[in-house]
Amino acid sequence: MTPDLTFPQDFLWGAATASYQIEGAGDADGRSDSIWDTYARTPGQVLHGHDGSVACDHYHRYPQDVALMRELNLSSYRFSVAWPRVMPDGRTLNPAGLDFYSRLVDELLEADIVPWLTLYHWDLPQVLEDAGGWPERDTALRLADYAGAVHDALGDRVRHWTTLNEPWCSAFLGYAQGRHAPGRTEPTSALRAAHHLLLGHGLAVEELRRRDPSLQLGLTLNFTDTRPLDPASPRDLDAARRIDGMANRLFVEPVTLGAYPADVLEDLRELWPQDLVHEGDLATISAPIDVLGVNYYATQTVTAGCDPERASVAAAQARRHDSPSPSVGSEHVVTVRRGVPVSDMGWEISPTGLSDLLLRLHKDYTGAAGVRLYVTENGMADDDVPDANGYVEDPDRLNYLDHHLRAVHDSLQRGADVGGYFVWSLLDNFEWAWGYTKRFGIVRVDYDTQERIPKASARWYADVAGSGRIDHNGAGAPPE
Ligand code: GBH
Repeated sequence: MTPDLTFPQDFLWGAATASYQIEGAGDADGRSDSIWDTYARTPGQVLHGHDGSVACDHYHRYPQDVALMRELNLSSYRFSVAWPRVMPDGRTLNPAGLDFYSRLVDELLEADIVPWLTLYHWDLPQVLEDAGGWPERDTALRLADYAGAVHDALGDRVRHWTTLNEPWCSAFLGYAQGRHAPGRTEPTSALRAAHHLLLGHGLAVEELRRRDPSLQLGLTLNFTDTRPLDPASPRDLDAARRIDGMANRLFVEPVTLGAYPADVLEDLRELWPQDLVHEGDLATISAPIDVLGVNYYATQTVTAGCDPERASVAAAQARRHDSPSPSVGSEHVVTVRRGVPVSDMGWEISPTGLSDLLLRLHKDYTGAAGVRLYVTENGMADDDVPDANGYVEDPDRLNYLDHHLRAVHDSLQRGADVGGYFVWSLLDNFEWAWGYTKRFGIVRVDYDTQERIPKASARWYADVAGSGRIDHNGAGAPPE
């Protein structure tokens, strides 16, 4: 019998969403297009031509959705603000758009739910992309202005501010691989985007800190625990070092240590633009933060792919993708599946990857500076349909959440400073290039009727959030 696991009293129990994925109301109250509207309208980019114009209609249904959060005993809700609602031309304030978030925040506070606000979850106003997008330095300055404007309206009620969600995705899926908006495949632009996203983060932190030194500020990064296919192969070890460098360290090190990782800059020697980093940029990027948000889904196994004995598995993998590698400068590295359990996304499930990651971050980057870790996303795509009584049983997701929460608890016991956990996601929603075909919600959304049906995982999570502990009520064997 697995023992009960009790979490600290002040541990935040949350769920997360993002504006473009749930709001819909694409042209309400003066909202302009984001790069995702444009991308989704481009034939062949999003599966089945799906887009976010209606999504979960959360823009109109937020009171019911907040009531649902309350029923699920959530102590916090992580959402993002749509920049094209707040500044349709990228610069000028649109009070009608901003007002939606003011109403949402009031609704949350009334329900005793802590609002956890993300400024940028990938929906750049199209006008700013037309002006060059993230590869342009000016976009970073625009983010800081936007941060200030949102703070003017919500700063009296929102204490937790996240500048960016997963800048790796914005830079490398958006500008190198082209499988996210804006769909560009320009390796150098992707590196420029990465630096300007980080610069925008730093400038936004400075802007917010100036207004109110007591805010809880930070950013959210995606982390993939990267392993070599053959731990005895120097080429595979180098492949894992490179991907860990590009996906994880290129972002966390400038923010927490004030420098780009030297080995990654060395890998990128031929590609990294010499005029990119201005004097003072790294000081800005490493402006002190209070919180590091950790999005964790999977482990990734990589191989250098060119060894003759591995060439066939690498080639098979490469054929599955008709788009360039997001790993600029390490295009020869290939992700392989080891045959361990995967989610509906094909991502390798590994709860121990999460505890290892949290401990590593605490030890190498955040512990000494007193920066608190929060798991700002964790969850699983799985497609379970309602039974005859209208219940949705999703045992694989429940099992996934159970074991990842145990991993968080384990990391706490081993000394990591983790302040809370947000399930991805509250609702089934627009899963980017996959449209509505992948369901991450603990609540099912019927896209015809907009009905919300809490799945078994939601009922289980409500018990955990309400009691602050996990007991062993029916979760299955560990996934690994
Ligand atoms: C997050 O991104 C987003 O913040 C969120 O909007 C999104 O809906 C959610 O996750 C689910 O996708 O191919 O095995 O190497 C996820 C970012 C980056 C996670 C790539 C998985 C690759 C795993 N993803 N990563 S693998």
